[in-house]
Amino acid sequence: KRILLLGYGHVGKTFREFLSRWSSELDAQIAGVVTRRGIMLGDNPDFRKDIEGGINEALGKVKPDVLVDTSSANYKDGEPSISAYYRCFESGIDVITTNKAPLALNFTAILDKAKKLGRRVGFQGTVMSGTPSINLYRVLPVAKVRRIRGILNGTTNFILTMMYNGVSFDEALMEAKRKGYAEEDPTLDLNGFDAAAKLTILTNWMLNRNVKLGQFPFKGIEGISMQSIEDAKKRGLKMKLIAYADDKEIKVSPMEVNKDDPFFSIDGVDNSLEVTNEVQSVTIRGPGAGSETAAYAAISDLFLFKVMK
Ligand code: 80F
Repeated sequence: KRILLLGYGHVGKTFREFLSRWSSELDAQIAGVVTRRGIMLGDNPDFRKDIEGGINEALGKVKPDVLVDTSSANYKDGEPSISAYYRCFESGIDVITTNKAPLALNFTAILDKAKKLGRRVGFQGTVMSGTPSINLYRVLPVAKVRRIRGILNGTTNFILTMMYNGVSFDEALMEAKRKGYAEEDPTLDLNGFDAAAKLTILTNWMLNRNVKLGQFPFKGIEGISMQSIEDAKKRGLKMKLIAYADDKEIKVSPMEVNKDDPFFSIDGVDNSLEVTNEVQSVTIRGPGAGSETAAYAAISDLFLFKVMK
């Protein structure tokens, strides 16, 4: 399989490393990379511009089997990714993405178009990175999902945990940026937008809905003071940013949880998701941000493409 990589930042570079480590197991290699700076043909650890151009030119030159989108999220219109995906589906190219914006803005249209043209879309990396949330649903099929509840943003959970341990908001945010957890624009993490984007994707996917960002309320952790975290701690509670969806309600907001709640012990950059369907409830936990786990998500989608044929 020939891979065209869109975006070559934290996640893209780690994806390349993983792919070179496991290329025989995955039967795939990088055939080109396109970034804001231009196009590289072939594979090399350091980006070098071979020709000018953007994703359109790259698709024409590289002729990949799979496009892997690790470009930064553009929530204005999801471009250039959305148009590139459509072009891929029309040209027989499958798509894997860790970039949430296209699916948070246009989930149903993108998945319908892929299905109609017989193409596949891997998007595990858009929710909880390499911890199988999206792909969990591929093995929990048929039974109707009643409710989802999760801690879906790594950066804010990391900051809330640091604050619980006495570290200031500013220091914790600096550390989250240093570790590569935060979005290019970290306000998207802090104001709940990133969690809302992930909840949009999960709700459409698992509850079979057609909701868009902006159609349900979301709140982040910006207004939360050290004092309120310490007060909650004295009462035996922890503050968590919780995403919730069922038939009646969809929302993201900070909430205090007690020791009996499985989310009480989800600390640091870990995320967790509880899925309740007609038959049973399943809870998963694992890292939700960081370049290794996000790149591993794209690797796991590539592997699923291979084994599912
Ligand atoms: P980074 O900013 O390092 O790289 C972005 C790359 O995209 C750059 O190479 C840039 O040139 C390229 N690019 C941007 N616009 C382009 C365009 N128009 N044409 C061509 N190239 C373009 O970003 P990261 O950290 O590597 O992230 C890449 C994508 O993965 C983003 O969409 C992220 O949202 C997504 N992602 C990142 C995660 C992470 O941990 C986690 C999962 C997905 O829970 C949290 O706290 C979340 N903030 C983490 S989610 N890095």
